[in-house]
Amino acid sequence: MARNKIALVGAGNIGGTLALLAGLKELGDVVLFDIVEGIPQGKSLDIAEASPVEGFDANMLGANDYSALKGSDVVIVTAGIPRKPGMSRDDLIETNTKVMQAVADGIKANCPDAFVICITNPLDVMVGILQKLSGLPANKVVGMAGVLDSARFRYFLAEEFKVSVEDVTAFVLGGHGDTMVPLTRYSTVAGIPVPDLVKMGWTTQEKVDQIVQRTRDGGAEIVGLLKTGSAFYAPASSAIQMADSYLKDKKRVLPCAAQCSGEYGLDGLYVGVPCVIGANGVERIVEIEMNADEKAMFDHSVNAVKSLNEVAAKLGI
Ligand code: TXD
Repeated sequence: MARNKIALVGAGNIGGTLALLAGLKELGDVVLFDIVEGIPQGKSLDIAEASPVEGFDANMLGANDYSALKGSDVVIVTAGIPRKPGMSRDDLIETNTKVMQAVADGIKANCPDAFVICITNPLDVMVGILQKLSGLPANKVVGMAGVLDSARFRYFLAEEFKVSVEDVTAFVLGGHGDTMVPLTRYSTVAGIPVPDLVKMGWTTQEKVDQIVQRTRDGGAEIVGLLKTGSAFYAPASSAIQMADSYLKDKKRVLPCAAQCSGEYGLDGLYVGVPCVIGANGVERIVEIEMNADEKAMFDHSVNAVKSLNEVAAKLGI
């Protein structure tokens, strides 16, 4: 059986890390694409040279031409510009919208059957534009943000509770950004919901509130430390988990930016919701019940995504 083919559009910090992880996990052969000449070729060769040491077999190809994407099973898109200190994700909208236009054409022409994972910010808007312009079905185009946001939430909770990160589950909904909705009621340690852990004296509500806020600001915290770019290790790990679930038909339940059609009272809008990811892409959107407070936070987040979509719409895309 031929190996899967994974195309990475954007060979920057996340793209390079994605290529390394895809190799280490033997997910398939990798094409690293960028408009900058030399960078995808150099990173691919460097990773290929690590393969005898790490013991993985995967072709690593660097490319500047979209024809290299031909027949890809998965495309992960990070092309665009990242945030610098003081910039919000939304400041990226104009530049990255134009980038999505080129990427959508490249995908449409070369691998219209691929499962496409968009990472480029502002995420919820970019993934919607990519789906629309590529013409791929909505179940085959998703955005990565929720896996990362919930990983941050899980890490902070594991630190607070002094338990393994593996035993902490976390749940986030809504748009990627300051309005994201971490749901503590659905976040657990080995099945015990966080509010019960507060009652059991494992932590205080105040501490949980601080962790929720730190999760919302998780991206900015890294940008503030790095100063020259944004997070890339955890974002790459998160997207690889989504690709893995698709390629192996694992049907993992993962929070992704998916197009809602009726779920959560939304029609045609991309926003972060729990999804089952399997061989058919987004196979199901899981609709949970929210209490009044959670619903208010979710609506606030949805409105933020909608107003950004309006900004993008004014650009004529
Ligand atoms: O949770 C999330 N979704 C995110 C999103 C978490 C972290 C970072 N997130 C966003 O991912 C970030 O705001 C950026 O929009 C993307 C990519 O972040 P990365 O850190 O990898 O940025 P880099 O290192 O600047 O890489 C971007 C690459 C760079 O090599 C450019 O030359 C290339 O994109 N680029 C292009 N490639 C192809 N085609 C076009 N048009 C193009 N323009 C730039």
